[in-house]
Formats: sequence, C-alpha cells, structure tokens
Amino acid sequence: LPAPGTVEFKNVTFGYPGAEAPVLSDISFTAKPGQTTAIIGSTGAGKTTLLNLIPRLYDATEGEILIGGLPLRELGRETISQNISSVPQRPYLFSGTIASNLRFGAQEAEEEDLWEALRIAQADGFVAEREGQLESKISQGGTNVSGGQRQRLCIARALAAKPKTYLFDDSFSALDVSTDAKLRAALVEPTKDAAVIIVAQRVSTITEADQILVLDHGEIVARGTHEELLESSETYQEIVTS
Ligand code: DCP
Ligand code: MG
Repeated sequence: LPAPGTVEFKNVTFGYPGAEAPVLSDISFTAKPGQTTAIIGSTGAGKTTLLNLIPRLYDATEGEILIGGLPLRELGRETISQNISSVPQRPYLFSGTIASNLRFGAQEAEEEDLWEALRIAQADGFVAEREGQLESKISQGGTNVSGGQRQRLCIARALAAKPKTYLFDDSFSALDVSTDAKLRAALVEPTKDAAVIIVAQRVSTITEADQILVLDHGEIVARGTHEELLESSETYQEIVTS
C-alpha cells in the first residue's frame, strides 16, 4: 500500500447535485507524504470543490479517491477526521475558548502542544496579549477576532491534530507577505511527514511546491514544478504575470 496520508485521485469527475455540467472532469493526481502539492487556477476553476471531496463533503460522481491506498468511500468518518485536517477557505471558529477551538481535533492536547501549534501558525503573539490567553472567549462565528487571526487559529487547530494529510484552501492570502513567508517556513518541520495540499492565489506561496496542478474550468491543464510550468504552460504564465 502507498504510505498513510497519500491522497490519490483516479479519473475523478464531480458535478453538484442538480447541475448539468460537471465542475471537475477526469482529475488524476497523487499527493505524497513529505511533499507539497499546490493547486492554482482562476476563481471558479473548482479548487475548493476538489479539496472538499477529500474529507467527503461530497462524493465523486465518477472515478475514485484513495487515502493511503484505501478507497475513501470505505473509510469511516472518524478515520477521515483523525487523519485529515482541513483549513477551509472561510475558516470558522466555534463559540467557546481559544483552547476548545484548538482542541477540536485533538481532545488530548496539552496546553504546551496548543502553544506550539500557535507559535507555528504565527498566532501565539496575539493570543498571549488577550486577557485569559488560551481561555479567552471566542464569540459565535469568531467575530471577536480579525479575519487574519481567525485564519491563523484555524491553521493552529489543524496543526494540533497532527494529521497525516493537510488541506489548506487559500489559507495564506489574508496574511501579509512577511507573515505568509514566516508561517510557511515554520510549517516545513511539523508537516514534513505529511501530505500537504495547498490551494493558493499567490504564486509566491507555492514556488517551492513539489508539484503544482493548474486547474482551469475543472480540468488539470498543466502540472509540474514552478520552473517547469514557467516553460511549458501559458495558463501558468498568465497566472504568474497577472
Ligand atoms: N459551485 C456550485 N455549488 C457549490 C459550490 C460551487 O455550483 N456549492 C460551482 C461554482 C463554480 C464551480 O462550482 O462554478 C467551482 O467552484 P469552487 O468554489 O470549487 O471554485 P474555486 O475554489 O476554484 O474558486 P475561488 O478561487 O473563487 O475560491
Ligand atoms: Mg475556492
């Protein structure tokens, strides 16, 4: 079997229920542990839809998705949530404390583990400044923290769960360029044995990725490293220069 955490798409097609045309067509790729797979493409290309198939928010219409070589459809909800952490495009926080939000996928985590996750996510500074720190209250929907803080708390939550597969949907775009760079540098060590799939808007976020998939109208129109795509893909060149 492929290593745990490996995500394989085999000829996956998906259409939203009731829609005529599929949103994703014949998607095939493998995201391996120890590697970063980046997905880039214009708005509406199907990036979020593709990521959402992995924790089974929807099931593929055709084709197959395998996690660690096992069909996704045969894995239980619990196995999926224990092994895959997803930072959604619109990250959400629950009403409760910062600690309870961070322990969502990691009930057993010690306070020290939570602080470590916050440090990696570049969120320790503002949490330390809040009255009550880890015990400070988050209001319903997380409206008493800023968008960028919410995003970093959700990244910390994903890290605290120590999954084998990380999904980041445009998780770095609300951060300023310098925080984005610091966060991604800090992520290298804790995610080094995991399969990391990143949807990005900024090319600078993904130039180091092991493979980049260029998605256009639900199809992978090019794939390769940043250097390879600069040579081979007009769509990628357009994204880089836009
Ligand atoms: N779509 C839909 N029903 C949904 C979600 C999306 O019909 N519940 C449609 C809208 C788009 C297509 O699917 O035509 C792809 O949407 P995505 O959200 O997957 O697109 P991206 O994530 O690539 O776009 P963005 O960069 O704006 O996040
Ligand atoms: Mg999206």
